Amino acid sequence: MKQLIKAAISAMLLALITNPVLAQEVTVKDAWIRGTVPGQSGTGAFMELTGKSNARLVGAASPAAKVVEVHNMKLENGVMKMHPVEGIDLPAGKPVRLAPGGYHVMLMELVKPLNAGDKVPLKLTIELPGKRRETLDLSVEVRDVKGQAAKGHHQH
Ligand SMILES: [Cu+2]
Repeated sequence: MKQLIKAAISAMLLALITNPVLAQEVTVKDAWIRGTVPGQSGTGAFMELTGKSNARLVGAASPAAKVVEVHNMKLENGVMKMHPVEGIDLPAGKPVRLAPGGYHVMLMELVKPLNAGDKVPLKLTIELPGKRRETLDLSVEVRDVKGQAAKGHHQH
């Protein structure tokens, strides 16, 4: 009995250790969320995504916002406008940037203001070849309204 439990625990530990590494087909770099000013109810999350194989970002969720969408921003008749998109293609091995003025993850109906230095959980849903899906759990740093990291960041 004891051995059985031991085996079960080792299997669980092994799963914990190996799964995220094996499963992670998309890597995330330089993720950040723009901090908010009083009264602001929505903001954007930005990052660089690279897929090992052809992948697609198809959704996102966060406890910090009631509605989370994948958006693109484009110039239309001289005005920057943003729209929800069904997904963002991540061609194999090619870094795709979500950046101000373009693709972003939109956090709407924020639960509370986001201040520089906060960490916000963000879950990304990735679609892989064969309609497989994986989720990436991120903890994303909030920067200030201008996109600068929190002051004193480098003093820690
Ligand atoms: Cu948006």
